[in-house]
Amino acid sequence: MSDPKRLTDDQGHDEAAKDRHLEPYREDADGEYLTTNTGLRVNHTDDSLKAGTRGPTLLEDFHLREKMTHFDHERVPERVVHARGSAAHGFFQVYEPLTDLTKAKVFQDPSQKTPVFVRFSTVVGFRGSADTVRDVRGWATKFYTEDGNWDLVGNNMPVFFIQDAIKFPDLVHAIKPEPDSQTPQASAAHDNFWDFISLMPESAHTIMWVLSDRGLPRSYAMMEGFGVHTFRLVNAEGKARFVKFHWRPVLGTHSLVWDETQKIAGKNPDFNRQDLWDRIEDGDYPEYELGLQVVEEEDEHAFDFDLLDPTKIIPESEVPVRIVGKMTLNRNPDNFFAETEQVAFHPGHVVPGIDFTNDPLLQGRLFSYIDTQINRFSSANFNELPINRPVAAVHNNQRDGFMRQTINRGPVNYSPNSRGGGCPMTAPESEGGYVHYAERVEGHKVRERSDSFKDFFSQPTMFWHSLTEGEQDRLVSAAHFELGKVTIMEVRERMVTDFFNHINHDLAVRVAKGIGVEPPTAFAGTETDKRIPEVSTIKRGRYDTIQTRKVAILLAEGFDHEQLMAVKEMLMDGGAMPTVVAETLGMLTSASGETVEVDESYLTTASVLFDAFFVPGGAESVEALKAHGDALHFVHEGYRHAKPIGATGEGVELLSAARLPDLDVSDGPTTSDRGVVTAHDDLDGFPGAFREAIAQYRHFDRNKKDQVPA
Ligand code: HDD
Repeated sequence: MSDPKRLTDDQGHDEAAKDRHLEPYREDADGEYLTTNTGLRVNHTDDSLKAGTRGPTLLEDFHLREKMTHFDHERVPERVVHARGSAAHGFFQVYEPLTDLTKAKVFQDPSQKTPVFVRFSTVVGFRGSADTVRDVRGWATKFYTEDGNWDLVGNNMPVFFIQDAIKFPDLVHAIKPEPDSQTPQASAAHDNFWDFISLMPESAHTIMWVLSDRGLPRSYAMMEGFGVHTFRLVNAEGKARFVKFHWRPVLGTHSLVWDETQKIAGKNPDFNRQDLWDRIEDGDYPEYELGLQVVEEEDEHAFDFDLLDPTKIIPESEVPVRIVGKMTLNRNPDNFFAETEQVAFHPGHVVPGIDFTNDPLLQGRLFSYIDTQINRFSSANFNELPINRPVAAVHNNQRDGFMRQTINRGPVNYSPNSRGGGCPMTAPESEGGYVHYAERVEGHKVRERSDSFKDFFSQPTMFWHSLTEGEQDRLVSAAHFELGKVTIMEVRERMVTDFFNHINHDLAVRVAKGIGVEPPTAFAGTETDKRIPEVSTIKRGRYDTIQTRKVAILLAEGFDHEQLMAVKEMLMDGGAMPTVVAETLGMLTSASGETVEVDESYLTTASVLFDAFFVPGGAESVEALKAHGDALHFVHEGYRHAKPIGATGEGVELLSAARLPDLDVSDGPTTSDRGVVTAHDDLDGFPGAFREAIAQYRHFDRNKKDQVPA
């Protein structure tokens, strides 16, 4: 019988290949005896071995010593960045063969499902920090391909803060908590970061992305991903083209709002992690389409920026994104440590058909990731860990080291050899041997930045102009928060005059006003008519579905059952997730005698954890809600955060009691463009109108929302 740990080509490379691969490592204790690590059955684990019941513990107690020692060594160093992450298994499938572009096997056969493991992360916070901080999100995908592992280690933003990897330690030192006080946690809002940024104009584009709604994703299933660098695709004829990778969420891109994210960080710091987990457990599998922007080699210099500069995007008006396949995440890890924590990504894990460019940020990363894994695992054998082992067979003469798993047989551990018949032998290109793209390179050895990298502000200016008005308002407010936390006046001033004023004068004046800085004099140096609409989160949203949106239904004793059921049915039909929220857990009885179970109480949940709210009628129920501060707070906060609110029958009176601005309470269903949908008497058409409001996701045009006390 073949050993499943040593997979070979004939064992197949279907969707379940990695799952089969992991199977021998899994362990279930059902019906088993407790043992020591050497397999000895243990008959008592609650007391240590002592000389008398009140006497000293004996050194002889091997069970105590083993249990303690193992516990003392349970942690590995957390990642120096991207420490907090959540991951899932799934598969990728190409829509049509991309043979013309690349020989990578993952892109050849539409019937093949290549297993993947994806880890999403925040960048700055430590392992136990909150999910909903303002930050870039990491998006690392490990494809277990026939040719070996390919890691696409990207982010949810298409640009990066710096142009050269040598600045990475400075960037990370500046953004992490300050080294003396070790504050603030998981936040860029402090002196060091903005001091650094104010002196680093190349960061302008990424800073605009971070300050925008992109820094606050609603869900990992509603977030775009990008490979950031320009890579190369190489086909079987050896023809290379430049490529940028894009991930597009099938549910559209949606974001939270700042006040909400801060509250969620307290109410449920695992918000995005739990959301990812629950989606997969519920069968609402996150799906993403893969897009490629392909540029012919001869067009390398056809743009007004450098393709090797990771602070630039290729506007889609210049190179459209070709959608080529889909990734589905359909299985949660069995064990967080063994999989999510121990997975080791590296942009240098490539396969034939995919190659690098000379982007100096990418080149530096090719060193850093291996080094960091050796630091984390204290061993170069990290690729032997089950989650990292390729499904493709591994044979080489790299041997020994801490925690070596493989038992290499035979006397030969060198190459060339004749004793082993020359094995393992090198593979010709036709047999999958990796051959680096033979790019012609020449130049002087210099420690210099290319002049073609030095336009720092044009794309940030285009970014600013491409946002909707509401997005611009929120970006300015984000800058007020971030720079408002800066205590050094000079840094705030530098950010206004040397940074924002170079992006757009109006932006600089608006930022200045909120942070006590004198508005700068006009500067129009980088103004441009070019627009890049694809950068707007709002324009990337999806507004024709309510799938997986979370809707709180506020109830008390004596609610109107018919009204509840009409809306619940609409929500369930659309794939939304209704949750009954009441003062206490248990059962509630309707005015007509039906009972429903309460899912959450005001103590166990919060308005910020929902996308929309519904209040059905029932005189007694609504009277109780009107007298309940928590119910009113739900409505206020939901309104303030621009979320859809629906009410029927007497439920409308709760909204009146909450004194929502401009409330339009008419008899029939009223779909105000502000997303508050009410129907006092004539309920026909209400579910449809409310559904439409939920599909809109948020209603930012409530211009008096800031008057609501929440
Ligand atoms: Fe990095 C982790 C993404 C620049 C050095 N990076 C890490 C992860 C992601 C990225 C998603 C987490 C992987 C995981 O889930 O385990 N990093 C990026 C992107 C970059 C980037 C998209 C720019 C385009 N990174 C970058 C540079 C360097 C590093 C320039 C250093 C020269 N990154 C690391 C690292 C990490 C890491 C220190 C920490 C943990 C790890 O690698 O495995 O090596």
